[in-house]
Amino acid sequence: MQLGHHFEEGTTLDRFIFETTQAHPEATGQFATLLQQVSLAARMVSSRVNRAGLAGMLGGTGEMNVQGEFVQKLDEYANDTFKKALEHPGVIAALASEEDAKPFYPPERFRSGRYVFCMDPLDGSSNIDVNATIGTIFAIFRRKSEIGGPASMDDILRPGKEMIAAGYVIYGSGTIMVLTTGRGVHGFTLDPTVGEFFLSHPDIKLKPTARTYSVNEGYAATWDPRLRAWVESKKEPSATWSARYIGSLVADFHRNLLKGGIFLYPATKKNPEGKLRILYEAFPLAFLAEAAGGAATDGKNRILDLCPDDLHARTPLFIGNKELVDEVTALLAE
Ligand code: AHM
Ligand code: MG
Repeated sequence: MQLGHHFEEGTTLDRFIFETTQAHPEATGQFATLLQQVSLAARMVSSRVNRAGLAGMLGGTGEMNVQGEFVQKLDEYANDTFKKALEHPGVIAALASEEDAKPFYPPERFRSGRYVFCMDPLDGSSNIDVNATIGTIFAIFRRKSEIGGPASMDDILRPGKEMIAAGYVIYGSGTIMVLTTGRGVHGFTLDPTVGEFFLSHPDIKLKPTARTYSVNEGYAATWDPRLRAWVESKKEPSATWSARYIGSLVADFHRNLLKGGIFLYPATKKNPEGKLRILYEAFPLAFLAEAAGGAATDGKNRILDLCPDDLHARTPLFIGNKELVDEVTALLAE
């Protein structure tokens, strides 16, 4: 299924989904419903994020998640909201979330779902309490197991290249949803006064060159020395590079997608496998990056060629403009 090419700015997300899926006579309508439910959950989370400071939604729940991180109230709200929105219409066979140790399989009456949904419901949690940008990241696969039967881990732990759609929602100064089905990356901005997403960024493409790097340099002492030298070279007086790092992957990625740049989260002493999770952080953003003409690797392999052996498996991540990702990957391969 390909999301459309010929829409003018201002098209609503609903119309966009309806018309692009209508063009596929074999479509059952489930994919359209799935995207509409993502949009609903995104609007609910957006509204809650905007009112968080007033609605007693800041701070932690007092619990720790499977990753050993403290769960924020908004993490929990976003996780529940996306799960409920996707379970009820019977469009998913399985759902994996950063917040849950195990996958969620809908009960029997909802098992007609054809899709597998993997998400980081609220990325950048450490930024919640300071009103900095956070977001939801998601990857969509077609189920492998028989429709109507129970799904299993085999439906979820698969190579990234089997993904059929991916996207993210940014809750920043405005709320934006960016989507792709592999060809064409489109951005929709939420108009909160009418509660609708409108096409604001049709056909996003990464520029061929860029001069921005995004990395947490606080860990530089424990990086691969070749990487340290590469980043150092960008600071020479003759260099014209900028550094930008928010600390929310989704926000750093979005800025680089629109303005150009490379985001790096290499292996560090604290996280020798890298910090970011393959299934619901690296995979969807790699799919979006490639669809926009960019690239993503783990320093050796294309991210979309990886196959996680665990729901929460991690990877180093180098993602953004192809020229820069190729340069860093070649350097680390030497
Ligand atoms: P989270 O999913 O718990 O929010 O953690 C992932 C976040 C990314 O958004 C961000 O790129 C990274 O952690 C920042 O890590 P660090 O603080 O080590 O730079
Ligand atoms: Mg995250």
